[in-house]
Amino acid sequence: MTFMMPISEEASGKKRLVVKKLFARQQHEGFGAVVRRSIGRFELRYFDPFLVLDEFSVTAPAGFPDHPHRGFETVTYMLEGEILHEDCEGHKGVIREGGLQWMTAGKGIVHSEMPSSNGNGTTTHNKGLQLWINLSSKHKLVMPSYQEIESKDIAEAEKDGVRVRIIAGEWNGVKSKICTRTPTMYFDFTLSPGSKISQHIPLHWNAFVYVLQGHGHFGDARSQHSAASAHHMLILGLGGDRLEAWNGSDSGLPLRFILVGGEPIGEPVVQFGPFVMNTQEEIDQTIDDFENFTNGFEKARHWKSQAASDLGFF
Ligand code: FJE
Ligand code: FE
Repeated sequence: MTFMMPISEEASGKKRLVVKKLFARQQHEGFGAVVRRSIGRFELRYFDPFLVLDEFSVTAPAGFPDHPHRGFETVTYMLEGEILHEDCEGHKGVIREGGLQWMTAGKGIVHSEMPSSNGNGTTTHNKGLQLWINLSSKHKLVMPSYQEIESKDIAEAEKDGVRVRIIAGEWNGVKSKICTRTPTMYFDFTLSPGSKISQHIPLHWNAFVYVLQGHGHFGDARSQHSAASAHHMLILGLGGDRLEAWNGSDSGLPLRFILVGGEPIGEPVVQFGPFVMNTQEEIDQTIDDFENFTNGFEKARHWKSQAASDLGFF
């Protein structure tokens, strides 16, 4: 007779623990913009496949005027206010509060990302998250493309005091529309006081939590766990296939954080600012292409963004 193991919590896999915790201090980037950089700073140069995570805040006339990218993707998720983007191919739009732009820079894009003027003279704070995801060598020079989703069209689910906005991946059978070239999961969780999650993460993926609001505990409720509040980056160790997180606060406040995971690419990374390639030769070629408007940068020769022009940048 065979004895059937019940499918219990214990049998469903090992929990991931927090192996590194960083507080993201403010620094200046772009033109007068303030970012809290967690991935991409000295202590956490690269967390394969993630190159940068910035929690940014811009108020006009500050912003990120005309600049290039090659070899990776930028994912901009607005938390408050809005950002106007324009590129040298004529693609233009506004990323509004709660909305998302998943940009595959691929072989090259030159664009500006600026607060959109609201026309009534009121100063608005525009805040969001920008994540840079590396592309594997076979995707680095793909044609640039965009996936844009307005807030109302972002998949959401709710269960037992847990609300989740599904930016990339699938949760409880609800799927995001986003196609990821580098396999990625990206969830925005809000946990009401007393609620918890036990979220599956593929065993070999790198994953992190970045806390936006409130106070939470991450790890194993019965042994080792880390407490964290806003602006903390938690790097999760390997060797487990799920994350346990809970809002144990007696303050009565919700806990909001993003959980992001990605399949490591495992290739050499040579980065020069907004260009991310595999070798120094490819970086030299990229600088050459950018300076000479070749191999994807052709349209940048006679282009200046409207937003940066209006603000007198040129
Ligand atoms: C960039 C400096 C920069 N984080 N978060 C150098 F600031 C940037 C850049 C951004 C950026 C843009 C937004 Cl909308 C949000 C950001 C850095 O544009 F690309 C380089 N190379
Ligand atoms: Fe950019």
